[in-house]
Amino acid sequence: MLNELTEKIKTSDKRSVAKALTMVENESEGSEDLLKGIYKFTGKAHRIGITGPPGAGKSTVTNCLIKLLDEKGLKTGVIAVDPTSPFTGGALLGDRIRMQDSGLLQNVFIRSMATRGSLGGLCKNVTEACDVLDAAGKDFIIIETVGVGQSELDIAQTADTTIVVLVPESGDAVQAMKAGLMEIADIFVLNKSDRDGADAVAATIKNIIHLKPPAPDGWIIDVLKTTGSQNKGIGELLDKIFEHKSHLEKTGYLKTKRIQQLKKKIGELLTNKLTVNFWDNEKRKYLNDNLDLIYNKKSDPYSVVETLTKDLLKRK
Ligand SMILES: Nc1nc2c(ncn2[C@@H]2O[C@H](COP(=O)(O)OP(=O)(O)OP(=O)(O)O)[C@@H](O)[C@H]2O)c(=O)[nH]1
Ligand SMILES: [Mg+2]
Repeated sequence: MLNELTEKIKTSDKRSVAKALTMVENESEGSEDLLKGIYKFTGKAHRIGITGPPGAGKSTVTNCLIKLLDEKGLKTGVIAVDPTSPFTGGALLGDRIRMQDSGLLQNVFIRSMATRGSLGGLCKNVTEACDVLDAAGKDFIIIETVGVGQSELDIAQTADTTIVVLVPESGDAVQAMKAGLMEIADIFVLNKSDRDGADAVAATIKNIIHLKPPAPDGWIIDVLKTTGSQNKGIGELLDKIFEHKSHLEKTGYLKTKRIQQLKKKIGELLTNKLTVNFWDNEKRKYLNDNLDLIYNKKSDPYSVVETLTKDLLKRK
């Protein structure tokens, strides 16, 4: 049955892709075997992370990009990570409607994923969802996520090209620096360039970029101005994305980047597996029995962990 599903995913059958995405998101039975099965068919899609402050125009720009890619005959998948922040909650419905406009196009597949309340972090299994879209033959996968805390750092762990969307509002560039967005951007987009002060903010961001040490692969970060709501500047942005893609391929840095991502992913898988399989009733009881003792300084966290992991370490 899983083989059949894998075959159907490879033909880009929308219902099968949707089914697989649900399985992966819910970690339902068989999802790990499915991921194993499709893994060898992944790696062809270029993954673009789009992040930035709430309301900067990430969905609007994504929408424009999807249409342009579609016009070029390229297949796109989109994972929109729902923002958890109550300030942006209202934008969700709008997102879906705008995105649906593109979702009607033949070659586009769009999926929203919930962050499940995890604090800022990119929701679990986004990488795996990208793998499904990748195996389904998408040329580009766009992952949209609000960059307010940790998530933008996570997106850089998944994406090949990371785009940070900012707006001309005062202090935006400074905020972005604080949030660590400056560290991860391959391309800056100054959206809402129809607004006052766009040129000044673009210049500020450029100045900040110049202060950074050069990227290890020699890529030069650029700041592009867009007006997503009027579909302006999107062609230039897509050209820049293509340029970054071929830069990564030519320099061999794509492989370096992906190997780093794999290392991190395997570390996470291992931690999950060890944690899930580690706790049994006996160990839970031992921990609970010791909490008071630790609190009262009759024992300490280190000794308790040492005892808990004694069997584990002995097997080494
Ligand atoms: N003036 C102006 N408004 C824009 C532009 N691009 C987007 N907007 C508007 O800005 C608002 C937010 O746009 P979205 O695309 O939903 O922004 P977002 O970053 O996806 O928002 P969240 O996902 O909620 O963080 C919408 O009302 C858009 O119409 C632009 O270039 N200029
Ligand atoms: Mg959005």
